[in-house]
Formats: sequence, structure tokens, C-alpha cells
Amino acid sequence: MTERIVVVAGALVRDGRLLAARRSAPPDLAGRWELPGGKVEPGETPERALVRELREELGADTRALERVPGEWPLKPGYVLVVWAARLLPGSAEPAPLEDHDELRWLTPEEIWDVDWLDQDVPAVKGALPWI
Ligand code: 9L3
Ligand code: MG
Repeated sequence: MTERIVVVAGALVRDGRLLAARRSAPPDLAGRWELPGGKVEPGETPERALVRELREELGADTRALERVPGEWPLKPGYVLVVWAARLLPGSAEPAPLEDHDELRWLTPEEIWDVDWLDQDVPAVKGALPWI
């Protein structure tokens, strides 16, 4: 049986800006930018996985709003899906606590100023209508 691991990432939007996170690990991905997130665990919904991952990685409390249509292949056996998300009122300001070393809130004009991971490029394009 072929296992298919779903990686969920968040298009976290605030005041017309999209949060981009620069990876600090693993070495082959370090320095590249992504929509933050991670693997969905067995028995977990993608929405819950996203909220958990953004809490772990950014220290922020978020809500998954809507699935961004599409899915994008990562390494073999892994697929990327994206949800639009927002910060909950009273959440701490997102910070690069784990796996990232810099965050940027990008305006639509700045979206392509950062070096996105290859697989995140189509995912970010898909998320543009939410910004
Ligand atoms: N990945 C790619 N784009 C993303 C995310 C969140 C993850 N926006 C890739 C990087 C790793 C794998 O998926 O190869 C698992 O991600 P993580 O658990 O290391 O964040
Ligand atoms: Mg992650």
C-alpha cells in the first residue's frame, strides 16, 4: 500500500498581508520561504493539524478558514494542501520559534520578493485571492 502523507500549510492573512516564513532546517530547505505548517498526523483533520502546527511553530492561535483549491506534490509520498487562516483575537504575535528564522508579512506587491520553496510557488498563487 502506498502511504500518502498530507502536509498542511497556512495562508495566514492579516490586514491584506500574507505571512511568509523562512525555513532554518533541514539544510537543503534552509533559507527558502514557505507557508508555515507541517504533517497531518493519523486521525487528525487538516484544519486541526494546521492550528497545532502554527501554535508549535509560531506560538500563535489561529483558525483555518477555507481550503485553497488544489494540491501540490512534495517529495515522493507527500502532498501539500493549503488553508486560508487568520489569527484569533488575543493571539500572541507570530514568532519564528521552531523551524524558521525569519517571518515577513508580505503585501501583494511584495509576494514574489522572497525565495519561496519551489512547491510553495503554485500554492502561494492559489492563495492570492485570500490576500
Ligand atoms: N513543506 C513544503 N512546503 C510547506 C511546508 C509547510 C512543508 N509550506 C515540505 C517540507 C518538508 C515536508 O513538507 O519536506 C514536511 O514539512 P515540515 O513538517 O518539515 O514542516
Ligand atoms: Mg513545519
